[in-house]
Amino acid sequence: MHIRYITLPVAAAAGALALTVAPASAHVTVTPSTTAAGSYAVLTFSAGHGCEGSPTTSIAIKMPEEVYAVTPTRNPFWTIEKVMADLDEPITDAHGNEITERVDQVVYTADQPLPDGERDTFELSLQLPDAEGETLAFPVVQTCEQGENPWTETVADGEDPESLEYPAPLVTITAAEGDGHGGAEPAAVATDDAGGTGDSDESGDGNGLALAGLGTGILGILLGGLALARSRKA
Ligand SMILES: [Cu+2]
Repeated sequence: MHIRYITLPVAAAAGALALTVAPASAHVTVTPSTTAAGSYAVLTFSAGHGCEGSPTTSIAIKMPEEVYAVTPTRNPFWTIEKVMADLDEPITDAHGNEITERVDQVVYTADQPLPDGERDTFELSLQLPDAEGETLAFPVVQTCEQGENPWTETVADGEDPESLEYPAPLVTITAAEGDGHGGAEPAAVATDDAGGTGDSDESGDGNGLALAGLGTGILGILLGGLALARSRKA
């Protein structure tokens, strides 16, 4: 009988918890497998409802500029497309391959619309940038049979994230694990082709990108020197 005295407060507490948790879990959110700088992570995006009752027909996830390559996990209910964007300047990855474009968006189009009231998840494998302390936004546009939800809002400094109606999913990068450049294993995973999309989205590891960046820096210094020499002559 006295079990009632126990269950009542527990139920009340659970109810309170559900109330505070519900709004966030109902949005489009992201759960990273790791947040360590430079590590290979699987980001699981989840959509918990449609657009005011209307079934979801597409989910478009925009990558932060620091992300070059993405490998989506195969998803039986959705057709997956990578939308590429040209890089301002080509970079060279760890294998010496020149990279001229990056994945700008991953777009999921429903083979059968996702009913409101059911959830689905979308997994992306990618290398997190070497940017400890930085918060990356992954804006998502959820399109429904009727209407859309633009999960694209981010807060300005000092603003309360809870005040946003359509917050963009965020990942905050934490300190690197080990030397931050991992072993050969994750690199092998990242260079796997995602499955016949034919994209040249070779990923580099942090080292290659950093070296390429250094190369650009040196080039910049050389060009700067050249410009200086020229202006002196003139
Ligand atoms: Cu919601």
